[in-house]
Amino acid sequence: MAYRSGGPKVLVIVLAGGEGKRLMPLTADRAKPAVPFGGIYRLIDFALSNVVNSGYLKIVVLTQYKSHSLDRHVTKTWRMSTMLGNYVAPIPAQQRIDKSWYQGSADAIFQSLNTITDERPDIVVVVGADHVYRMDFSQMVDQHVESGAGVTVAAIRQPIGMADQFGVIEVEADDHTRIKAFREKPTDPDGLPDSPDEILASMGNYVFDADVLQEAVTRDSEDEDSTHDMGGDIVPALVKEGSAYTYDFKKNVIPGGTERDQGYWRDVGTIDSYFDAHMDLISIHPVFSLYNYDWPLYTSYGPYPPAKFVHGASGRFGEALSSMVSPGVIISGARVNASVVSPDVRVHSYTEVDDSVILDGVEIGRNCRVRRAIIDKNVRLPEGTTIGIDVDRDKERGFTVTESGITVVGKGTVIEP
Ligand code: ADQ
Repeated sequence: MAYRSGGPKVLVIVLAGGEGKRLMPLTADRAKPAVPFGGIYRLIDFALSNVVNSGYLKIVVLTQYKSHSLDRHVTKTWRMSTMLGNYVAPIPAQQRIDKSWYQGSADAIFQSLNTITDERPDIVVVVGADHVYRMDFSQMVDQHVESGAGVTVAAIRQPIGMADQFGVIEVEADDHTRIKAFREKPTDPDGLPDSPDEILASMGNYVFDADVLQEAVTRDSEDEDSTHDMGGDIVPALVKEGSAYTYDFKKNVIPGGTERDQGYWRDVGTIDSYFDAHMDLISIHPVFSLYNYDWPLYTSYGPYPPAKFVHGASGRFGEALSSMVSPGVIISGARVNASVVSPDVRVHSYTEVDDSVILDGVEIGRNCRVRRAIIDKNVRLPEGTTIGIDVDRDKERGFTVTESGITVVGKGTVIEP
């Protein structure tokens, strides 16, 4: 394909309408891409930072469910100069067709096709908004253009036990980039020939020739049997046509990346994986580094002063060990260990917090014990509260407790003293 000068013109569509049912109660009143992560970020910041760092500055964000906090965050954090035609534009569900919500991610794109026809790009990069990773999409676009593919699907090896959470890719034996078969979330997967305990999973990131995408979602919109899903319908249809290729995420090299965090990608689709990804951040040698300023992760948060650790009624200094503590936090005469603490949190005397994720504005009173827990925004723990110490009691009190024993206290929960 011949491009106008300067290479292909690229438009990025960020799919940010996911409901995130498996992240309940964190998604009770926010879309999954708006879920706070890593103290100061929202999940969508990772996808958007990757897109911007890849050099792509025409970005539309398709939102749908409970999009208020997502919309506010995108507008506040990602407002860009519109000079030179750059933008990050949140697009709420239009209910353009039959006044209905989007049926699925492909329908979201179909109903927003005017964003493509207005911009007239050569290439459309479609990315999910709920993963933690670094990726240079321009390297994937280069491969896409060289291969002559209609669609290129980013892929990473994952344990076979997780196949039912992913689109599973099978490649041609003689050409490891051409996709032979694509099955969305199969329950009877075959392992890879060279590694039977693994499958090749779609990362939910795609590079399309713009006309191929437009045609595919238009055709899909007329198919009554379709679920109108990118992974479930659009990619399998293009695989049948022989125009789908895969991009091996292992090949992606990030400036300033280390051997340790090269290839890091976490789908934080469940409470347990969300919790584990936080624990990845605070390990002594983190497998995912937030300190790579050659590939910065952008975000914004309130006007908070630096974190403070003060002497409290307990006669001890407040301290945090093996933890990340955000601005605006005050730890007074309490001990926080192996935890990630978001802005504006207060932890009072005699309290101990271990292995936990504490979101914005939480207040933990005196003499509390919090262990292996996620406490959502603005929750107040009165004096003497215990969370995560006796999980049966946590369940009795109506908290969510995951299979691996993480207790989640949802937003707006009132805990009796
Ligand atoms: P899932 O993540 O299960 O699998 P989905 O729930 O469609 O698929 O979410 C994909 C992205 O689209 C997310 O960023 C989500 O927020 C967004 N989205 C979902 N519905 C939307 C809608 N109606 N409007 C706008 N945005 C919407 C997908 C692929 C798999 C792949 C995994 C990788 O389908 O093939 O393996 O991602 O995690």
